[in-house]
Amino acid sequence: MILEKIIRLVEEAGKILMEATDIEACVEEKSGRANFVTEYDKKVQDFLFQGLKEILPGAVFIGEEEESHAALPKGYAFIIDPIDGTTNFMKGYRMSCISVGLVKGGCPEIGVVYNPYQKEMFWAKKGEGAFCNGKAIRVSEHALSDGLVLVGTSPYNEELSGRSFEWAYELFTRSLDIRRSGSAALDLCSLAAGRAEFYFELILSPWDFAAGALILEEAGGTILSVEGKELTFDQKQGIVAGNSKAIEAWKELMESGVLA
Ligand code: 2AM
Ligand code: CA
Repeated sequence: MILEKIIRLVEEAGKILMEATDIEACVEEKSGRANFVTEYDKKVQDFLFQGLKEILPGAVFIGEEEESHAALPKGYAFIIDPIDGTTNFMKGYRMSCISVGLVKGGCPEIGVVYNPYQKEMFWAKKGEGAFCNGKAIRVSEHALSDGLVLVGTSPYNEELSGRSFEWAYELFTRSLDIRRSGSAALDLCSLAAGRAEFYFELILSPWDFAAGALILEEAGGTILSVEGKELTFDQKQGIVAGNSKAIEAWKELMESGVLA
């Protein structure tokens, strides 16, 4: 089974994160503010590419740490973030994951997200539900007012900071509290596991959300572009995600002009 093979490979890749030493010595800056890559990002990506090639020969690879990215094909493509939450990884903050999405014709079929620090393996297969370490997971039924809001700050795009923090403030005043994890994929899994109710980040790349989007949807949640449209996996976009009550509350805040 492809899913089981991917899970085993991703678990193995998690060891590279856990055994990493002297991380700050191998940090390089990419373009944009607070945008880093380490030798470990590249190492995990190479390890995944090698393994996934054997699992599904013929699939196209789209990985964050490549020089240039292939277009989404009609057939299978793996969309990979070798380390989501790179700044956390660099800092030893222990809140990062490996994210592997498999799409066919641009539609997600499999999503696997592994947090090696918590030893939590999230996965989903289209139409078959979402799981964490083998147990079915489900979004919560709490309203936004009884919810936690996960905030993404899009740190590589300073021009979005003002809007991000205005949203964070408005959502903070209408919920129990906000949280900021630093990993978009783990935020989506937290929603899927019913640990939080709403998440937004005004710009993300497909590898940040390809796997988490399917895990969330299979857990009964919703993920949309910030324009309220269906997600696409071939371009950067802002996203909102949550359970149905929180998504409805967000739509009302947009319509009433509280969020702009
Ligand atoms: P990374 O750690 O793989 O770089 C942090 O805000 C989360 O969003 C992380 O998942 C980070 O991915 C991603 N991210 C932050 N800013 C981004 C940007 N401008 N474009 C794409 N992804 C971004
Ligand atoms: Ca990354």
